[in-house]
Amino acid sequence: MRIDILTVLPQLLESPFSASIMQRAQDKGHVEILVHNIRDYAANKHKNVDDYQYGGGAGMVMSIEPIAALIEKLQAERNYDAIIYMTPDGELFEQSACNQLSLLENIMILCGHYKGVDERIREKYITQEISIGSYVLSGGELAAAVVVDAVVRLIPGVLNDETSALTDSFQDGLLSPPVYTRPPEFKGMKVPEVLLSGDFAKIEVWREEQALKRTQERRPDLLE
Ligand code: 6GU
Repeated sequence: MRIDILTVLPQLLESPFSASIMQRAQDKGHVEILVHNIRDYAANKHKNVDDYQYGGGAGMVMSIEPIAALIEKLQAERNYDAIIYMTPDGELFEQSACNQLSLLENIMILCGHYKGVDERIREKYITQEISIGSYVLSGGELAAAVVVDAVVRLIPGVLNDETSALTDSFQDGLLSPPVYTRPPEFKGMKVPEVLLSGDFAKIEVWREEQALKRTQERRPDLLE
């Protein structure tokens, strides 16, 4: 998979992909993540990437030309299966969308900033708009990092058995059961007996019960 991220703040996207599973996925060649600075495509001498909004009002709007120049440069090099715009008014990001995106070859992600991009960018180039939740971030960069992380870990070969996506919360429609490690007792708090029993059939039943109980308590909406 190849992921191109378009942003006015490339610094924000340096560390999220430089550690652990995301770094290893790139080292092993499962994904190529390229961060592009929109400002490099500003033609005007001040390298402006935003402008006042028509109709007045507080807040700047991201200009069409630098973004269009960058998108079209990339499109001339390869076909994109999805051109995503990160915006709080996008579709709420869920596991089902992660799964779909993980099957694609080339993805472009545009990070919104200020008051957002000129609407004509959305109309002409964007195929999908994503929000990661009902709150407002200063920009789309951290949201893009969330999407990339959630998608890349689903690419076959990225996770090993130990970190398998199959046991994730949400993947089977349920939250994960509680987990424990040593010591068997901490300040009087004991690890559930069944987990020490060595009876793996019983342990599996217990985990399923716990997953269901946790989902009923915390996310009953997932069971509807
Ligand atoms: Cl994608 N962008 C911004 N700026 N805020 C958000 C968001 C995206 N998703 C939730 N809040």
